[in-house]
Amino acid sequence: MRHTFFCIDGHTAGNPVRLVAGGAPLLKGGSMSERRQDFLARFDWIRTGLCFEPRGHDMMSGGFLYPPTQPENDIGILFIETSGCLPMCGHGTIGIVTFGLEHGLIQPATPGNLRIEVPAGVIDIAYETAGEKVTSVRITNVPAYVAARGIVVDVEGIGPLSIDVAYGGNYYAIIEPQGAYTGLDDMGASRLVDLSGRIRAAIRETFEPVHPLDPTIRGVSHILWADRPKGEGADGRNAVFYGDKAIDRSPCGTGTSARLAHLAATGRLAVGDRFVHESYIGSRFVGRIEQAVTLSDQPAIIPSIEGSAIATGFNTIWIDRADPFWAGFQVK
Ligand code: PYC
Repeated sequence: MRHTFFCIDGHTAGNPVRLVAGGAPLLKGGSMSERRQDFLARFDWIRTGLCFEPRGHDMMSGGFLYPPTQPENDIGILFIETSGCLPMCGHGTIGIVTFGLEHGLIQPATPGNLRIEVPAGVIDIAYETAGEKVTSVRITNVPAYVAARGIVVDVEGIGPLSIDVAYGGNYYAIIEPQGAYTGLDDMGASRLVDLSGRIRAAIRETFEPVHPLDPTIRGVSHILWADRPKGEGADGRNAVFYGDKAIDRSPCGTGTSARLAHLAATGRLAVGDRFVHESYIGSRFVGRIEQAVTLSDQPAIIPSIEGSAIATGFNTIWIDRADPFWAGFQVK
């Protein structure tokens, strides 16, 4: 049996985005969080088939558009990625919104603005256009907060590190320069991947953050290596590890959100401050702390992230059960 998926492929600040415009399964659930659970239980082969080799690669990510569950919202997004279905993905949202608007798949009730349901909550979008092109997408994200400070992890190859954990739509272990971590230029991508996997495993043994409003969102999934800025006009740089072997080529939207919460909680940024964040490859998002709020009883912020995306082509992908690798594979 052959399943056909009509995709728009592209990238946001260098990281891949595959918008699956045709072929989405019908999902059960009264919210995108419930639909995410239903997708993981019944259709995860679609994610692995489209994200893993031979149809994808270690960095592959993307998503599907769904009708919203609430009439005041424009659309729902379900994210897919090599590691699973993220509660929220910033670079993915920027790409999906850009390709969806440019190809008429998203029809905003108010041109220039969208309200989007994602598994982590509802996000607001403000976008700009030039002719047929979407030139900028700003996401006002779900509340971001710091979940833990000063967790000491000691893995072979780098020694003890003091790590803070912050949420920006996913839970991030944030590592600032200290001890044997002197900055990204001294690391290299393959060393970052090797160390990040072992650091994540060590953190997971000692600490499991759980979202105060949605217990299906739990656990440290990403490692954010923070660094000083490199290019002119930037305020910081990072490399985000996700999945099993990926370093985000974009500055990472949910990672930037978590970092903004972290910088606010440690007194280094305040409401209204802007923060230009560089990625491992030098691409940029502009972050801003929009508001101080509380999430349950925790101090939190509402971050925004702005960036842009480029579509690179249409891609009609078959997943054929006669293919021995129909559900995809990963090389560990
Ligand atoms: O932009 O939020 C993001 C993201 C998560 C994983 C990779 N990118």
